[in-house]
Amino acid sequence: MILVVKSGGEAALAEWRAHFAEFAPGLDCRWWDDPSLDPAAVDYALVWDPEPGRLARLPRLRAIFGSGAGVDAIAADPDLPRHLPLVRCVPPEATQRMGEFVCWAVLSLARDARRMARAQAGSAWDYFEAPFAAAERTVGIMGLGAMGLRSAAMLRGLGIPVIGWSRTQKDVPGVETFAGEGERDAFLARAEVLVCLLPATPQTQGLIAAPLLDRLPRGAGLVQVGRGVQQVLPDILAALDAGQLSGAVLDVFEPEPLPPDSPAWTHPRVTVTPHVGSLPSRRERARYVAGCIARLERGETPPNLYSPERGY
Ligand code: NDP
Ligand code: OXD
Repeated sequence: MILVVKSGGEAALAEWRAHFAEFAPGLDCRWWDDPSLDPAAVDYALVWDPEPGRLARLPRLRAIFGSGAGVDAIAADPDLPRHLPLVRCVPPEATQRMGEFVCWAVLSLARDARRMARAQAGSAWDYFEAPFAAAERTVGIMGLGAMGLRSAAMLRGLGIPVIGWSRTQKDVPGVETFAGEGERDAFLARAEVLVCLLPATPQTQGLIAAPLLDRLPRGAGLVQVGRGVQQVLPDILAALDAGQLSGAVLDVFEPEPLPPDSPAWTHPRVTVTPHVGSLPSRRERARYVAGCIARLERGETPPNLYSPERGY
């Protein structure tokens, strides 16, 4: 069986091979652009952003694995073989790391870690008192999927009140939930820190813009860990300058890498992180993909399937 890989660059292949040798001995793990590879011999693909049309040219392909939880860069391919399972990569380590990132970001905003970093860069002893404890502000999570639910549970573990918003109604113990367009404004009005964990879809494109930001309580915090196409960066910076937002942690951008001349880099109230919100280890991703392949080989359905109908 052959698994072709396009994730992390060719330099990462040796590491993928070593992990797959441990979890799926017998699986031949090959680089995406390997000139000696016969396309007709490929069974599975593990990819982040395949060139459009390439997957359709693998006639024996049986399933596609995203190397991340969001598979928008794969689903964007107009020639994607939509009859094949497209499996999102959601090992337990991915949701754990995202939950840790979200907790870190929420705590950073509560303590104004950006202000402390600025002071340290200037060797300044800038003593100040945080005006509230993190547990005094309600965090609103947009997107109650694998990432949002784990983040909610971990925030709750810190004693932080959490509300959530999703497309369909959810019942999450300890979390007040809102669903659909009709309940969005009521959700936003309560979100003192807004965390975006939505997939990139036509419905979420450009969502984090002035009309939405204006619905938040004044001085809200923003943690954006969804996708860059969901935000209008000038609107976020304007909301920060106007005091509508008090701080933002932005992990995703359009385009990535964030260009060196972006005003986000130097804005005093923005923390930029380079799309590392979750980033599980290759070992755990290989373990997860190997487990999914074993299920497929037994004729079972793997978890976390992308739905072309929903678009995520
Ligand atoms: P899931 O598919 O498990 O969950 C998506 C959630 O978003 C669901 O609750 C869904 O609602 C909700 N949703 C989708 N569309 C809408 C909409 N139009 N209105 C309201 N709610 C909506 O995805 P994951 O939790 O695994 O991942 C979410 C996203 O996080 C990824 O697609 C990716 O963009 C981003 N991500 C970013 C990472 C990073 O490092 N920055 C790492 C991993 C993921 P419902 O429950 O009703 O279906
Ligand atoms: C993902 C990501 O989708 O890292 O997993 O963005």
